[in-house]
Amino acid sequence: MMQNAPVNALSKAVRVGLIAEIEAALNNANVKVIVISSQLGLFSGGADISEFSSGNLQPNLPEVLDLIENANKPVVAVLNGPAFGGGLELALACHYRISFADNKVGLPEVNLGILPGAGGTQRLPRLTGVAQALDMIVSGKPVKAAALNGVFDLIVDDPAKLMSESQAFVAQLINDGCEIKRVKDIEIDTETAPSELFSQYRQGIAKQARGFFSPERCIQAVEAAVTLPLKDGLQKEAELFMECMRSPQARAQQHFFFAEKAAGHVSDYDKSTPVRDIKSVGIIGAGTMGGGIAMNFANAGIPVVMLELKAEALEKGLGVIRRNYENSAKKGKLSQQDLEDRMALLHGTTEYSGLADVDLVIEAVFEKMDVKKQVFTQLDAICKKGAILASNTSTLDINEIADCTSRPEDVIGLHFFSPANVMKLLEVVKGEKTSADVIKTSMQLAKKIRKVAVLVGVCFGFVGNRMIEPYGREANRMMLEGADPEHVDRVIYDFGLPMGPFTMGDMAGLDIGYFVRQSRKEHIAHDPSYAVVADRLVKDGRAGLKVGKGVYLYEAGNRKPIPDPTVAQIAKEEAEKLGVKPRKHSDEEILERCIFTLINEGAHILEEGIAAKSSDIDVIYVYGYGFPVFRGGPMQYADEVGLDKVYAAMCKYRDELGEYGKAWFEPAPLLKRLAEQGKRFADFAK
Ligand code: 3H9
Repeated sequence: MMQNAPVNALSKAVRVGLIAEIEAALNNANVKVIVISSQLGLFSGGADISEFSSGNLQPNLPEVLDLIENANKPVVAVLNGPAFGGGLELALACHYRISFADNKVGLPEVNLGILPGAGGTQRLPRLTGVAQALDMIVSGKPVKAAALNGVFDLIVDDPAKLMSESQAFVAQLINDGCEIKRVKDIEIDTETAPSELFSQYRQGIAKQARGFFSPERCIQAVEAAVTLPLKDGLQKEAELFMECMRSPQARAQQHFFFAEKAAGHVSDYDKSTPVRDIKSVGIIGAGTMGGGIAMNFANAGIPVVMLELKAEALEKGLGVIRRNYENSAKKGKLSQQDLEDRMALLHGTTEYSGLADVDLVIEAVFEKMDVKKQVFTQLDAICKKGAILASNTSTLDINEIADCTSRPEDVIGLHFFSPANVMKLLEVVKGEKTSADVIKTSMQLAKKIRKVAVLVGVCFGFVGNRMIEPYGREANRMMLEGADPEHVDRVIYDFGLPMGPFTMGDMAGLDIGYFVRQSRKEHIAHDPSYAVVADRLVKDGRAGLKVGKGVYLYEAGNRKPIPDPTVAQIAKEEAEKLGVKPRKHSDEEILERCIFTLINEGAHILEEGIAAKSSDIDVIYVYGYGFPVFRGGPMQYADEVGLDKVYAAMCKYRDELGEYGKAWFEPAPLLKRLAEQGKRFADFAK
């Protein structure tokens, strides 16, 4: 029985223990059959990921599995709970496997930038067939045991009967003479895996696998299973596994695995901090944002009251939500009953008094301090004692909002990202006076509505939007210096983001950025070149995709950006007016100016304590801004590149770009310090 809380990771001690137990059982004449199972709710979460960086992997998992497969007594794996990665590979090396129908199993190694390295790519196709194995290994998605053809020798419907039925299975096995069935003896019928199967699969995943290193290696490993005997296939798997393991992407993706978990470890509260019960939620504003937020709660079974002062706006908002659900139902993601159940949880009101009894209110109204203050004054007057009052502001000062109420300790920022029903990120913004239980409740609630929450402090734009500012600023400045927008966008796309800054700006609406700049004039007034081209485009009626023209042109009903030479002409005119000299931009310069300035802002944020750790910033960027997970997030990317290089590049542009360089490229003190000490952002703790 394995027992290594919390997830039965197959750490060194477990591997040593397995070898010892199996050898003892093999040497004990009274033992006829060896059963491997777990004392925890999980069978096993796989290899211990935290061991990978230590290099201390002896005895390694393949050795343990080799011992099991070649054992001369039957070895039976009883999967009493989920089995992932090396956990499932352990079961595949056994001679028999038993589980219950709804149990989840999978090979998620691809999500860690690697591939199953303990025989999974060789044994799974032998059992379940190449097509299903390929899909499981390359997608990393778990499946139910009952849906995994050919792998289990016994599947019970009722998990409560798993142990008794397993005992009966073992008794029968002994009765029948203890036959041993080794997966290595199975030969794959090559006709079931023609080369087209692999080429079609490659084509099918090309878009989602763009930029990733390990999916192609996963495919190559499964190809080896078809053509090679197990021993040679395992050798090929080991080579590909090591190739992945040594890649920066594996470091990045494994960093991200722990970063996501670490985001939930917050020092602002502890086990003894109470949690408020959130049984109902009020949302102010039934527009796109409010509606998206409401859907999260309805999806989690929490009733929502939506407030709009005008009945038509309320009806419209509820109508949009219904249509969203109907679209999901059409795609088969939601049953009609679920749709109706969720809609039944959504209620509307046109009066603030309708929010008097809710446990949490989230406002999603116009992004202006006066408006927010009016809303919070009303909420303070109407909401019951103990209700959490949250703002979905993406930039404004939560402390100022909190101070217009008599209960600032109940006020918090819950910054959802658009579309709020889809994006996984939630920035939880703690004000100076926000109480620990309100923070804890918000972090736990995020889990309930299936968001990844990151706790941040108050500053303009918090973490995500504050860091995106220099990124956009540099893209705009390079356009002014003569860079083609499509060149800038191509470099960023090739780096791995879903789209470049100009395509993104057009999609969001150039008027949005314009509005933000107008409200922050005093912070950018010293730079007359600041986004001048974008400002001019907005003034010329080119607000982006929604009006068919922005930095690019768009054909009706088509989101594909079409380069427009007029924009280069506008940039040239504006540059001449300002005396900005044209400059030739290499791909490297584009990348560094956009990404390193974003990282530099991250360094300020870290030192100011707005983010508690660099990995929190990474989580925000991957889940909120589509930063490629194979780079691990911007701070991990900087750590991988080397902070000395990031620092040197900042200094280079500071010195090369004249007044502009001096204004915007001063390296953050933390970046300078860590670079000089040869350290990483990951080493920094306040
Ligand atoms: C592999 O197997 C390679 C082999 O093919 C080849 C080898 C040669 N290792 O998620 P939770 C920690 S690669 C180390 O909140 P849940 C996790 O960080 C592995 N630590 O629990 C967290 O720590 P903390 C392939 C791990 O019940 C704590 O356990 N396997 C591992 O919600 C609780 O985790 C995977 O990729 C690990 N393998 O979900 C599976 N797993 O408390 C990765 C977890 O300090 N794991 N921890 O924050 C998971 O998907 C989920 O953790 C699991 C449990 C579904 C298992």
